[in-house]
Amino acid sequence: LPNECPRTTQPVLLPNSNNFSMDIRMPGVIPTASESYLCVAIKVPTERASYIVDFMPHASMDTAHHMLLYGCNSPASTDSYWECGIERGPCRYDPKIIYAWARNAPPTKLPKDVGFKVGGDTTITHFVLQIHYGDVNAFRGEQPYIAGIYLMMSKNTRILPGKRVTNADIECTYRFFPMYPFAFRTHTHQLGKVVSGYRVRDGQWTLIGRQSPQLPQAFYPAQNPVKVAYGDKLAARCVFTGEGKTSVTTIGGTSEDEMCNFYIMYYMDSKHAIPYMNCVEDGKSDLFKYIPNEANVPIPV
Ligand code: IYT
Ligand code: CU
Ligand code: CU
Repeated sequence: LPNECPRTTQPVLLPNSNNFSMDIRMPGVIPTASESYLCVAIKVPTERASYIVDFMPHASMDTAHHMLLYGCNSPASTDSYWECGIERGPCRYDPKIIYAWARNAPPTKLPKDVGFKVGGDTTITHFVLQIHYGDVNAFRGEQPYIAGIYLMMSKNTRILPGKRVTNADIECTYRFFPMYPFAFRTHTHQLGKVVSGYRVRDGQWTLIGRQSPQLPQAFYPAQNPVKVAYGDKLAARCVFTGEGKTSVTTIGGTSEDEMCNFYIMYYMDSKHAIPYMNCVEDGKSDLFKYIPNEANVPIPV
């Protein structure tokens, strides 16, 4: 794809060696029509006779139909790249094919001690790479969807020593373009038993994810495929226990402190995507009195 292609093609010369490799690429080209042929020319980097002993095709079957490498004395154009279908070929005259890649075909390997001669007394002073692009839909310029992270965190939780259950509730009203959660992650320190996150719409709670923060704190697949739209609420609860503690635990950075985080990984239409959002509001009891009971059930580890 064009964004992985540097705009220059430089020979990679190994010091004190006659061996080198060349990286020949399309210079940031995006074909606009399907079935187009595009060419790019690169000078053979030495006047001396050189021998090509190996090729490594760097092409994807998703975008390229075939790819040919020609040797020329005079490329058909001096532009950085050009259309080289039927009207204008790769070379002004006498193109010589030296390599071909086509999808579904195995890459050509030259036998040991065999090389194509270029430079020197040959007429080949330039390489021309011709790519026949197939379906250009694989080249959509913009990424259609953008991923993002919605972080829900509690700031004010106080876990009293010896108290069996303390809930940390977080709640925000969503006021942006729609987002589609596809994964979630929970985070607490030692005292967290279960963390759950929901979309709340018209009084109905739909689980996005529920997990024990004592299990590996990875992103897990979202438990329901929900759309979060303008006006929906996002609500999360962390259940902690103060059992075995002798002092109050608050939110903070050390392992003696606690945290209550519910992360939602989502995607949004790239036209109006927001890649990071935070929610740090305390949950209100008139909402959380309706939270599904599963959110209060510790997950055994
Ligand atoms: C106080 C708190 O809950 N800290 C969390 C969430 C957090 C993450 C990021 C807060 C801020 C951030 O910029 I990124 I401000 C926290 O520190 N969580 C840890 C890591 O920092 C990511 C975690 O493992 O979730
Ligand atoms: Cu082709
Ligand atoms: Cu933490």
